[in-house]
Amino acid sequence: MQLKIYLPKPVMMVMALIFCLSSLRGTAQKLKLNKLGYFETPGVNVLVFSNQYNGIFQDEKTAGVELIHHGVRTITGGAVRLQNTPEQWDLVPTLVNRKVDSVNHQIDVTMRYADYDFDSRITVTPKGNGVELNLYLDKPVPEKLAGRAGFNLEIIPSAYFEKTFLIDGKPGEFPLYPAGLTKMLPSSQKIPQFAGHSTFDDRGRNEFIEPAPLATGKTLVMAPEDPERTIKIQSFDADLKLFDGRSLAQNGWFIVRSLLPAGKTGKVLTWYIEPNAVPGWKRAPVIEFSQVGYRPEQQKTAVIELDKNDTPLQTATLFEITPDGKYVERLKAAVQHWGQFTRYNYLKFDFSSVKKAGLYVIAYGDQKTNAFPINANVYENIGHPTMDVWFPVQMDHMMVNEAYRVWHGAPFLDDALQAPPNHQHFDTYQMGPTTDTKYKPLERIPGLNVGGWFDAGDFDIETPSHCSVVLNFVEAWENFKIDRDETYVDYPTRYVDIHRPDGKPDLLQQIEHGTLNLVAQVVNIGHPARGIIVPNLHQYHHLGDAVNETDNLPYNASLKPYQTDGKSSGTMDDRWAFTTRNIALDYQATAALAAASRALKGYNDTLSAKSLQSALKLWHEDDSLKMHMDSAARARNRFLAGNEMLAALQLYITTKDQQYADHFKKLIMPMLDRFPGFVMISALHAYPYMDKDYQDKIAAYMQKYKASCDEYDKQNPYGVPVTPGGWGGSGQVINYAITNYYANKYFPNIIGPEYVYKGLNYIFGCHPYSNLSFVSAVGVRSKKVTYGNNRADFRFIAGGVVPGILLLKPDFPENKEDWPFFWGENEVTIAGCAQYIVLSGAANQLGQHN
Ligand SMILES: [Ca+2]
Ligand SMILES: [Ca+2]
Ligand SMILES: [Ca+2]
Repeated sequence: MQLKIYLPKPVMMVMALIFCLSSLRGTAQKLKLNKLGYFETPGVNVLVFSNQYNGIFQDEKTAGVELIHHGVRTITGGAVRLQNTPEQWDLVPTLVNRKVDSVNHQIDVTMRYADYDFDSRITVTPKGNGVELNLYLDKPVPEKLAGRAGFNLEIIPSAYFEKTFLIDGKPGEFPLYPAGLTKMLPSSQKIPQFAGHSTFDDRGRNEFIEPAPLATGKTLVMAPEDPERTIKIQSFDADLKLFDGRSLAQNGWFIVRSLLPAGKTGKVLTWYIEPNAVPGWKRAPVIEFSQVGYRPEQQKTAVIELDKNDTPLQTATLFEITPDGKYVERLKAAVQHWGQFTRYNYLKFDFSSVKKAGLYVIAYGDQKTNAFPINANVYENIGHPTMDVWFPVQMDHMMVNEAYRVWHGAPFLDDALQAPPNHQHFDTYQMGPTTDTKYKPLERIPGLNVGGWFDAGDFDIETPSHCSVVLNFVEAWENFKIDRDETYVDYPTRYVDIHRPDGKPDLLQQIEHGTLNLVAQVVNIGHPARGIIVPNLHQYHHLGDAVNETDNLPYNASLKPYQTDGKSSGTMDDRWAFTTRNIALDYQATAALAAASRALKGYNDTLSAKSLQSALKLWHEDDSLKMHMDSAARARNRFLAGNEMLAALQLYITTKDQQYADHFKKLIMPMLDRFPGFVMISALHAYPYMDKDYQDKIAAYMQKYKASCDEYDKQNPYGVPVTPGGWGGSGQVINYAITNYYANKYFPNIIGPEYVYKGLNYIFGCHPYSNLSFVSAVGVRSKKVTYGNNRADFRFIAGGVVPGILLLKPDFPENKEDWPFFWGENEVTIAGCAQYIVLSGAANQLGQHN
C-alpha cells in the first residue's frame, strides 16, 4: 500500500525505490512476543506451532513455524522434515510440547517422529530485526535418517513468482514453473510415506525421484527487490539449500532446508531469519460487500475491514455510475464502529436508503470498489453457472463436452472391485472386519459404472454426499420449480454437452444421474457403499482428464501389470467399493431414494419405482438390523438418529403412510431440544406436511431460534455463523440462510428476510479477507482460483462454491486467491454446490414473497 505513492511516474519510481530500500529498511522494530503467543511487529508475524499438523489429510500446509508477511501468509511448515521437498502424504512430526515463555520472549517446541523414536527441539526468540532459531537434539539423528532429516521452511511459490534471490551474493530467480534437476534413487533409500502408501507410480522399477537443489549457500536473501516480501535467512553451521517441491507434486512449495549433522547432540543448527518489515506498515482496508449486488428493498451494509493499527475514517460514500461514465455521489454517511473480530477492526457502512436501480461503487478513503448493481433481478442468474456448468463437469461415467472443449472422457467404466476387509483408505473410507456382501475381496461387483458425480477436487463416488445432493436437488425441484434446460444428456452414447438444451429439465436429469448410481449400489451390493474410490495413492492425486485415472479396462488377474488384451488389463487400478454396512448411511440413502422417486415420477417411471423399492427395502432391513445394535453401538453412530429422521420424513412425503409421520415426530422432538440450530432445517422441511399439533410445537420454538440467530450479530460483523475448523464455513452459512428462508416463509413476523440476505451477502463477498464472491463466475468479481480437478492450471470451474474463510489460529482468517491447493479454503464439493442450488431458488422466491 505504501509503495503506491511513489509510483506516479517511471523516473520517480526508480528514485523512490532507492529511497524506500535505503531509508525504510534499517529502522524496522524488533519482534515482540504478543499475548496471543506469536512474535509481532507491524508487517511481520512469526508463528511457532500456533497451528499443528492435524493429521486428517496429513500435511495441510498450515502448521509449524509460519510467517505472515505484510498481511500475507507466505511461509509455513517450519519443522524437522525427512525429505528435501515433503509431499502431502510424507511423514509429519507430532508436537509433543509447546512452551511460550513470555519472560524470556521465547517459544520452545519439541516434536517427535514416533516411527523412528526421534525427538528434536527448536527454540525461536527475537534477535536484531528478526528471529533466531536453534535446533537441539538429546540423542543423535537415528542412523536411518542421517543425511535425510533436516530443518525445512516452506515458502508459498505464488508469493515469489517473478521475483529473484541472492545466495551468498549470487543472483538467481524463482522459477515460475518447475524445471530443476532431479535424480533417481533406489526404493530402499526412500523414507516410507504415511501408512505404507506411495504417491509415486514407479511402474515396477523400485525407485523414486529426488529433486536437486536450485541453489546452495550460507545466506539467502529472497526478493530483495520487494520490501514486502524480502526475507534474509542465514545458517551458521550447515548449508542452506533451496528446492522446488513442484517437481514431485503440483501442490509443492519452495523449500529452504539445512540437513542435521550426523552423530551430534546439543545445539546442532542455528538460523537467523529476518523478514523485512516496512516501517509503519498497515494493511490496506478491505471494503466487503455483495458482488452480486442488492435488491432495492433489502438492507445494504458494507463491512470495512481495518488493520488494528489503522485509524478509522469518519465516513464512506456511495457513488452511482452514470451512462456517460460519471461518478455521482448518492450518499455520504458516517461509518459505525463494530469492533474487533479475529485480528481486524471492523466498520459498517449502511447505504440501505439508496433504492434506485443502477450501478454503484463504494468509496472509503482513497479506495473505490468495483461497480455492482442495485436492481430487483440481481439474484435471477446466480444458480445458472452451477447447474449449467459445474454439475455437468462433475458427471461420472460420461464424456462431458462444452463447445470446443472436452472436459473429460467417459471414465471409470472399469468400476468396481470389492474392497477387502479391514482396510483403511487414505480418503477416510474404512472397511470393517466383514464385506457385508456376497462378493469375495477384490471380486468384481457388476453394474456400478453408471451415474454419480466426482466428489470434489477428487474423483470418487462419495455416497453420503450423493444422498445429500439428491435430497437438495429434489427440494429445489419441488419448492422452486427450477426447470432450466441448458444441458444435453445421452446415456446410450454416455455423452453430455454443456449449453445445449435437449428438451428435458437439467435438474431432473441430475436427479436421475445421482439416483442411477444409488440404485445401482442397492441393487448390486445390497445396500449403499461408503464410497467407490481408486485403491492407490499414486492414482488418487490425479490431475487432468478423469478418463485416465484408471485404464478404463476391467482388471484381469491372468495378465501382467501394464499388459492388456484390449478388453481387460493386468493393472490393478479399478476403483474399489467400500461396502461395510452402516445403518446411518442406509437411512440417508433411504431418504434420498424416497425423495428421488417423487421427482422422477412421470419423467423416468422405471427408475422412480426402483428408487422407492430400494428405499423401502433398506428401511425394513434396517429396522431388523437395529435390533442387534446395543445402546453403545447406537451412541457411537452419531448420524443414526438424524438420518433415520430424514428417512421417515421422506417416506412419509412420498407414501403418505401415517406410521412414517409418527416415527418422524418421535425422533425430531428430542433432537430439536438438544440441537435446535442443527435440526431446525428438517423441522421446517416437514412443517407443511405435518399436523397442527406439530406445527404449534415448531411455532413455539421460533422465538428461541430467532434469539440464537441474533447472537451472531454479537459474534462477528457479518451476523452469520463464521465457524472455526479445518474446512471453511460457507456450507454453514448457506445452510443458515436456507433455514431462515423457510423460517421466514412460515413465520414472517418472527424471522424477516434479512436473515436470508445476510447469508447471501456473505457468500457473495461480504466476508473477511477479501470481497470476492465465493461462487466462481457469480457476481462481478468472484473466485478464479479454486481446488477443482483443474487446480493445477490455477483456474476454476464456473459455479463452484468454495468453503471460503479458514480461521487459522490464533487470529488469522484466510482465503488464498493465488494458490488453489488449500482444500479447506478452495475445494469445491458436490454437497456444497447442491445446497447452493437450493439457496439460489430460495433467494428468487424470497423476492416473490416480498
Ligand atoms: Ca473424496
Ligand atoms: Ca436438459
Ligand atoms: Ca482398470
